[in-house]
Amino acid sequence: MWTAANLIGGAAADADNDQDGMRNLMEFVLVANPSLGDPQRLPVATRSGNTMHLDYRLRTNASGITVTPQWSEDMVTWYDLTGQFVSTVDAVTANHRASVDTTGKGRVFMRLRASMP
Ligand SMILES: [Ca+2]
Ligand SMILES: [Ca+2]
Repeated sequence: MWTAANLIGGAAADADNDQDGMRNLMEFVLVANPSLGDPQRLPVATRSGNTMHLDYRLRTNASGITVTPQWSEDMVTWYDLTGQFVSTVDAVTANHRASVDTTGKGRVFMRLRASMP
C-alpha cells in the first residue's frame, strides 16, 4: 500500500528509486518520500560537549521493522545504541534521539540501520 501510494509499486526495499541516498526501507521508516529527494528527513547528528547525538523522526506504525541507531570510530565496526523516545509528532511519527559518549574516542560516526524479517 505504501509503495503504491508513493509510485514505487513492486520496488525492492533496498532500492533507491529517487537516488537520494536513502533506500526505500529507510524512506519508509523515516516517513520520507521514495519518489523525491528529501534530505530534510535524514537523521541529524549534533555534538554537545563529550556527547554526540543522532536525532531522527520514526514512523510508529512500522510493525515488524527494526530500526537500530549505531556508532563507529572507523565505519567498519558498528556498535548498537538504544534510541530514546523524545516526543510524539503526530498520529504516525515520533522523535527519537540516540547518544554516544565520545570521551577517549577519535572520530565518531553515527547511523541508523533498518531491517525487516
Ligand atoms: Ca531514496
Ligand atoms: Ca526520498
